[in-house]
Amino acid sequence: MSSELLERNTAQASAAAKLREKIANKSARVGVLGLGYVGLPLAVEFARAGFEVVGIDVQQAKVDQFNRGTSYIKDVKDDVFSPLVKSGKLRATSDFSAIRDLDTIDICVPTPLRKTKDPDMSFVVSASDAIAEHLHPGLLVMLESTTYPGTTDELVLPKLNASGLRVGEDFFLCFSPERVDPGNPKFQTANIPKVVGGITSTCTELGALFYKQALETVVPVSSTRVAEMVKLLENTFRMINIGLVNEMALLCDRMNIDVWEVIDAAATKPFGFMPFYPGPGLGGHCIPIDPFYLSWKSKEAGIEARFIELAGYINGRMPEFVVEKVLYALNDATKPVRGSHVHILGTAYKKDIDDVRESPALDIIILLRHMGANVTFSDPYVKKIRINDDVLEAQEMLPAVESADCVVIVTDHRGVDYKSVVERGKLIVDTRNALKGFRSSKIVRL
Ligand code: SAJ
Repeated sequence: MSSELLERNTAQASAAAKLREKIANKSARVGVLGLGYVGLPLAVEFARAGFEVVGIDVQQAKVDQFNRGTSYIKDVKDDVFSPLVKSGKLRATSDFSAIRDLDTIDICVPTPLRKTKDPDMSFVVSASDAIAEHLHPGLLVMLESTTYPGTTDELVLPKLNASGLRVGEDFFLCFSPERVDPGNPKFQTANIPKVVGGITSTCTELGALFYKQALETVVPVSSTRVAEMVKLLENTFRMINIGLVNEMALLCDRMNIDVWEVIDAAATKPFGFMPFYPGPGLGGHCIPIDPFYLSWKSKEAGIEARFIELAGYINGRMPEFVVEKVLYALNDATKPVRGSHVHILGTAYKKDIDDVRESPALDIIILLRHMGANVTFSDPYVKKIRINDDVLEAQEMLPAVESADCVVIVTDHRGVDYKSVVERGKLIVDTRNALKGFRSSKIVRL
């Protein structure tokens, strides 16, 4: 072997060896780029594990609040967060040159969809550009944002390679899907198994060693593409099964069968079945979005992901189906939608959270207002919502339920006084089977 090659091999081996040692003895300086509902809990877990952690975010307000030791993410409690900041284990900055002094960096930035349902990779691109600018030998880079298979090797890697440094030798690159489920009482960042796949086997090994320092279970896979596809399979599985059960709801409605009773009875099967439930549509920042990253990429690969498109169509039609239910229910009470007061119970995209992103409640309100209804809402977690250029303030629940011509339960938050809703409401469209235990001719179910 030439002396130059020997020298390079030694240097490369030492880059991996040095990083391995720093990770194992927790002297590695850890960075997290993007301090949202994924990045903040991740930064906290590595600080709790004993690492010095630097959070990086473009929003100075977030950085300032972070450095005051007050958490803005519900799942991160101040009594855990604040001591870590005070001890200096955890700090934040908006200065990307901090990357120069880091040994590892996790990219936890958003990957939304454009209006055209194409992936919006702008946040991943700017994060990758920033890392490329400050890339140095020995850095371990991990992308966590949910994205299409090929992002890490086709989009991120070339930007880092442009530095002249070599992946798997001078620096290391992995994909590790975030699996954060905000508000989940049982599964949080530390105890959710962590899949990780690298561009090379050394990358995978270093990525797995890194996550093992702070997380309970690590699942190494053979490549970044496998790791990217794992997350998309998980969430596409959910989206398609929700689409299936929404179609079942449409079929049962037409055949006058109680779909909720059908699902509950099917769920008694102790194997080979997993219940999903019909609803007013698909909300949130994961399930309605992630599968379209896959269908977009499969089109590029020349194959149609028809299940995803079909499920997307059915789930997208549910708000209209709910409004049809309201229309027929008011009609049966000889009331036109136009001029009727319709009160929406629950606007968050799922129960017991305050997040209204992609919430079907917004679509339902837009449709009802378009038909001339006077729409109000109440939600124990949501104080106001924006509908186009309007801001709607939450109303006090029971007076609104009492005065409304029709109440629509869109989000089945726990802790709501549904008994009083049934007693005081004139007409109730229940899209979540929240009134499961109640029998009344004024209740209309999906
Ligand atoms: N939904 C239904 N019927 C169902 C289940 C959900 O209509 O049977 C609706 C919900 O109301 C909501 C949307 O689908 O509008 C998405 O609900 P979700 O329970 O999937 O909640 P998300 O969007 O918060 O999904 C997250 C995901 N977590 C990650 O991506 C890391 C998902 O993988 C989790 O399985 C899910 O939380 C969870 O189980 O809570």
